[in-house]
Amino acid sequence: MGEIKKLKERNKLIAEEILKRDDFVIVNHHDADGLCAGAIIAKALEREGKKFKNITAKQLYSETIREIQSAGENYIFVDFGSGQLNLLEEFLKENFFVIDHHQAVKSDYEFHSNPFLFGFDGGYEVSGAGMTYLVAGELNEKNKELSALAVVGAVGDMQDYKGRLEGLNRKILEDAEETGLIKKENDLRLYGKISRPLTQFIAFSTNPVFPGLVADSHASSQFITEMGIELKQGNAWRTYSDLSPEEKKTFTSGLIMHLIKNNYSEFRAKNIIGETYTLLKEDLKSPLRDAKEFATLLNSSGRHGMPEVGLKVCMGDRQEYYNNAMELLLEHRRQLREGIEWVHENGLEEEKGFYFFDSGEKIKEEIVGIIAGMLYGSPLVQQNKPILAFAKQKDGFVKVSSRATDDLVRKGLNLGEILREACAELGADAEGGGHKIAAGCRINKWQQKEFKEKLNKKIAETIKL
Ligand SMILES: [Mn+2]
Repeated sequence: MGEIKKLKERNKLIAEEILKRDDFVIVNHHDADGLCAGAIIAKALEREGKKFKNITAKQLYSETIREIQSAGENYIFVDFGSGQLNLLEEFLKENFFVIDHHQAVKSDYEFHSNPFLFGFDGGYEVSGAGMTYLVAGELNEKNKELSALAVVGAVGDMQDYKGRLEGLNRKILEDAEETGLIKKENDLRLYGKISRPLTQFIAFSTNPVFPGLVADSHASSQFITEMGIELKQGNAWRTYSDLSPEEKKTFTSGLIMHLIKNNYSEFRAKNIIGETYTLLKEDLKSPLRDAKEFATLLNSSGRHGMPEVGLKVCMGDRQEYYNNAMELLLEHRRQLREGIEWVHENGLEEEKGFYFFDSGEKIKEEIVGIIAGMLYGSPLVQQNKPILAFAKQKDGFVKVSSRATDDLVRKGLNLGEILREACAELGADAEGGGHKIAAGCRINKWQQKEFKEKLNKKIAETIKL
């Protein structure tokens, strides 16, 4: 159990210091959690009448820090920065704050809030948006109205993978319920309940992937029809939300049975049912009404180079930017579909310590990690090793993304640490880190072989392969 009092003290210290200063550059990560975090602190600064602007970055590489170091007076890094504290101090002295939940490097820097410092697990107990929300709470009580965004951030980072939000996330969820922003329910926890036709709903489910049905519309529609469920109503494709309560039951138990038949443990199979979070103030038909879909929409804008669109939606826009975000969402889904199809066609290699594919330029570096995560459950891989993917970055570096399972983490696997260590050993401009279950880094082209050797060794050692 974490030390909530000490965490609160730290957040208070940061909040008080923020109130003393002005002219802020908010630097946020480009995924759903990062965008929510960026919007939460922006809203909070706006309330205090502070001057601010947002900058979104994919990763906090050393040149990213160099590029932004004259953008303003004070910096607030949200959803990253804990792994780069030493670099940040070097460039920005004391003119920055870090509010993050990724694993941190050793440092005594004062204006740094991170759950791991206080005995909380940033992997599932609180997200970057959640940490930022807690700091915002110390700035002003009224910031309770930002709690829904903190829930969206947590869900976007898949912190509900055990079936529901836990730890500090639970407290934040309670705030969101108390303020009437969110209602929690037990329901099917797959993406696209409102927005995806049933066939796509199954074929392109990412968490979990349905073996034998993944990326296969034909097999998926057959699977649904065999359960006695109509795919269409008149001319319109039906979605999960269009089904009758009876049909929903049939559909859900059909999916669970399918997973069990395909060697999923009963626990994991039943895990597709769990808590869902409905944003009560959003339109009934809007994807923003479901926390998971809201997060996917944000991911699509951030990962496709238009983070300002997602930020504006978080800040409240439901017109121009919202429409824009809907288009990006379609594009994001198309790319995920094509990416997963590409891997199915080209296959993976199995190495001692991991499964591996190199998509070169075929899959965008921004989504290659999501694709890697989608592969668990597909017949291409087993659950016994992490998945590693390479993609070509525009700047010539090789982007490395890695994903593991909850079981592997329980066995002691820590991808964030392994990647950071491997990069440190490779030296010059190989950089990275992240979570135990998901991490990323970049390496130089000529380092690929050496990097893979290092990882094979490190992973095999920790999980005894
Ligand atoms: Mn995060």
